[in-house]
Amino acid sequence: MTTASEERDPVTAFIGVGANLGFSRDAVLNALADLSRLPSTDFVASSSLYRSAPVDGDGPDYVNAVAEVETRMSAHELLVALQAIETRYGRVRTTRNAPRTLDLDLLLYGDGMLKTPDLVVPHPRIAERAFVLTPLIELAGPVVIPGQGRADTLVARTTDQRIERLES
Ligand code: PH2
Ligand code: MG
Ligand code: MG
Repeated sequence: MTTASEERDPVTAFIGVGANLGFSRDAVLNALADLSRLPSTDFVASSSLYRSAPVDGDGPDYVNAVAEVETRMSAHELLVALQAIETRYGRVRTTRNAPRTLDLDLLLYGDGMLKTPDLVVPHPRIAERAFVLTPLIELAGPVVIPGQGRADTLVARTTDQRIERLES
């Protein structure tokens, strides 16, 4: 039997937010507001916004941020809720890493490690990406990414990636 979301203990989850098509900054700010209205979920905090060069992709610079939530949803329920928000922002799935109006990635779900066909947690490329690690460290400090190491050790290897904090 699956656990109803009201019965599960809340889990701290981190969600990566990114956009590089259209009004990216507005999309990220509005998406953070949407995350604060997720069902069975309390919004804890969001990082500053960052401008970053596309990693393994092309197009305009990205605006990125990370949000922390406490959720009673399962990782999979949360994924479905994030995809529904992406769709509302006109997200079209073409090629991998293609420019996007909004990307919401489940980065961490408690200390859980999960590998299913449609969801891998921790996010598989988290350890190589300054645009995830920098806002994550701002929010959570030197967290351990299950199976990958400490965020502050990992970010030190990404100094070739251009990223700057945006003034709010
Ligand atoms: N997302 C990607 C690929 N590359 N680069 C930056 N700077 N920011 C992103 O959010 C990003 C990326 C795939 O989701
Ligand atoms: Mg992504
Ligand atoms: Mg994604």
